[in-house]
Amino acid sequence: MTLKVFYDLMSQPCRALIIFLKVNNISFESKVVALRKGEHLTEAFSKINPFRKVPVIDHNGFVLTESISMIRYLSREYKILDNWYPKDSKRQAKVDEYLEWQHLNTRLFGSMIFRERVITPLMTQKPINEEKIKFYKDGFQNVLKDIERGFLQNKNYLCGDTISVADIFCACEIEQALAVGFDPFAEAPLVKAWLERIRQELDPHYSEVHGIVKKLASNIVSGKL
Ligand SMILES: N[C@@H](CCC(=O)N[C@@H](CS)C(=O)NCC(=O)O)C(=O)O
Repeated sequence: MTLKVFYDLMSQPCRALIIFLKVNNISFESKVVALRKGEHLTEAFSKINPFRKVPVIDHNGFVLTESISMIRYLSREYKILDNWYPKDSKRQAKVDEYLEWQHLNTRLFGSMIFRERVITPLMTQKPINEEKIKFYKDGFQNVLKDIERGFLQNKNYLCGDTISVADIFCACEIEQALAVGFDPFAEAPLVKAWLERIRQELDPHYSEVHGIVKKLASNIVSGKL
């Protein structure tokens, strides 16, 4: 069985998927799709994913888009450590609770800060829209407060007493907002401590996949972008 993974490490769900594969020792064939070069917009890639987005997996001819469905599928198809996506119905439901919640919260606001700060100005050659960025930054700070209230509370992890895919996905989204030089932790100290814990637990894979994002962050901070 071959597993091909189409991805770009600039993408949060791609990084989460790659970390998930690496922590579970699942081998795969890398198919890098460089978003900055528009490789996802080609005719050839449209045949693989008509939505023209990454990540995509091709498991011996079975093609799947949507990172969360990939995690669920791979958890059924491969032997993975139970903590990542538990088989127990209630523990799994708690992980799913975050994975469903994140779409209109962590992911929406984190990715829009990034889009407005980096992608839109590059694509349109127009100045950065500070008003829009402020809207998404405020929203993101509320999201982090909600994560503290609704998920972290007094726990070390988002969805129980062990690390799970929810922690991976959440950390990757937060890194995207940090990459544009935004420090959202003033009113979210629990998230700040949690993120440090998750980074350490997922290393060396975490640092490896985030290398490109850190490089981008340093370009932004030094005014090159
Ligand atoms: N819900 C999808 C989101 C996929 C997605 O938005 N991918 C972005 C990168 S993070 C992409 O490929 N964007 C290219 C574009 O929109 O042109 C998932 O979780 O897999």
